[in-house]
Amino acid sequence: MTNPLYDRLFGTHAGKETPFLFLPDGQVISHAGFLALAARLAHAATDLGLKPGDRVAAQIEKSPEALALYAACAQAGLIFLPLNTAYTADELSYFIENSGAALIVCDGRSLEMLTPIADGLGARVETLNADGTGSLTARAAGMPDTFATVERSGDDLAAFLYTSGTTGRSKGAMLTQDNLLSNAETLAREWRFTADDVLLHALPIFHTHGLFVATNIALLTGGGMIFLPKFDLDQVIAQMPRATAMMGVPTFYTRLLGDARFTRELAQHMRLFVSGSAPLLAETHVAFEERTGHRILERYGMTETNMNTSNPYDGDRRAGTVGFPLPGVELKVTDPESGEPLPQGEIGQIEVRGPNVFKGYWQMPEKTAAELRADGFFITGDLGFVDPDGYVTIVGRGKDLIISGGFNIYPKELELLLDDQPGVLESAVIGVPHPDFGETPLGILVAQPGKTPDTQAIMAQVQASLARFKHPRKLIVMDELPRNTMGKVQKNILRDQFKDMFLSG
Ligand code: MCA
Ligand code: AMP
Repeated sequence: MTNPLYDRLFGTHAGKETPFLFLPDGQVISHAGFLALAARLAHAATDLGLKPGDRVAAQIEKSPEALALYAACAQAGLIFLPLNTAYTADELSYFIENSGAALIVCDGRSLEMLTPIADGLGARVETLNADGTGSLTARAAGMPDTFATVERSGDDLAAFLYTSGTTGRSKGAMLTQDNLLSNAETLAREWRFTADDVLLHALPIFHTHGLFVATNIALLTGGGMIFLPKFDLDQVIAQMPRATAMMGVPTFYTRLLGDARFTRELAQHMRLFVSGSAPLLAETHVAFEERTGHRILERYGMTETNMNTSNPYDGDRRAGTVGFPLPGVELKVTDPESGEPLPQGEIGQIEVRGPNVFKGYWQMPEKTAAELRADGFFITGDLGFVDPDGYVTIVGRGKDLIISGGFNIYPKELELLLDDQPGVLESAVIGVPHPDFGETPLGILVAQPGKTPDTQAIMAQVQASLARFKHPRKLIVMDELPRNTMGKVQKNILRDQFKDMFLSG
């Protein structure tokens, strides 16, 4: 029997009482204890009638049990579909319907909201709360501690992660076992992870960064993780002396630098700080080194590809760059119009190919074909160049995307909602610099002739429909939107006009 993902990440730790999860309350969960938890959950899921290939949609708080559900899915051949805990009922119903999830696992607080959605779609609902209680764990409680691992091949799907689109609805990126494993193996090697590492884990586990990059590396190499429910500055500072490595979005590092308790001594025994998911300002890189003596290692990836490039572990970690293509990953810079490779040094769209690149978007062949070329190159939508030393720099995005604190916000989704509001003729949503989140959305409305949009009521509607992190920080009414001769809204002009809006001083 083989199941590469389960065997390599989880099965290899069978019977080992080595520490895996260090929890903030002092509890330690061993590898063996974690595997037993996962096995019980795998039994609970299969007892509910789930079959290999079925999707398990999970909107649950970060906990050891939530992570064990990922392991359970791998072991039972189920496709794990983690969902941002901030999503509203509207957002969730789309993901559940689109994925055809057979089982929804949610927090007890969301049960009432999700039950009608699940009933309408013929899916089951079970609960799993932040403290590990819930109907799913209750079902799992009496189950055996071992589970016969379901046979899978590296090409079988392991996870769906939804990623928004510049137009229309989110797309389910289909990730295979090999996509996840190959990237974890490469990163563990490149970043020198071993069983002696203790990773300070403060990222959410519903995205690539916290779930795959961080967790898969720790599992693959057998080290431990200080598993915090979220990024809490006090806890991160309190736990750092026990850790050897941390991974975070740039907001983690600017928040640490904003706290006087974060000193050279506190970070002294740390081996590695990794940043990604959004651009790390060169000034943060420099300030971090001045404070701690450590150079943050910046890398670049996407939901569809896992990680593509990384600054070197040994060698010059260059501020403002995302380093070199990872071993096994081909990267080229092409002309967005023709798709032809550009001469070295020129700015163009970044395309990548390798074992890390996903299989396509779930049931969206035309969207897959538009972004994933027949020769295997994936068009990332990021713009960048490669310098003469081979370092990749991302200079911007071809796609209309705002990244706030590492979470993606697609302006189109907000604009469609704003355009529908009473008194609104049209709208434009732009990302403007924000000191904490890097970028934040600003909504610009144009009124229908003779009308005055009620911005408070509109904000309330946005709040009811979309996750908190997507809410525009402010709504502004303008007479008209700047347009080019083709009639296209010139967002660059708006971005420039409002660039200092949330920057103090
Ligand atoms: C929380 N809020 C946010 C964000 N997070 N608003 C905008 N952007 C955000 N990222 C809301 C909260 O709900 C809260 O609402 C208010 O903003 C302030 O909350 P605060 O306490 O400051 O936030 P927090 O809970 O401390 O969270 C900030 C955070 C968190 C720690 C930066 O967002 C985070 O952990 N981000 C990491 C995201 C991530 O993992 N991205 C990886 C994607 P209210 O005021 O109403 O209470 S994977 C990826 O991108 C690719 C593959 C890659 O390369 O890694
Ligand atoms: P996601 O769709 O959540 O996977 O987000 C992927 C996007 O995040 C990429 O296409 C980039 O635009 C951005 N991103 C990730 N890492 C970096 C980085 N180190 N620097 C700049 N942008 C990044």
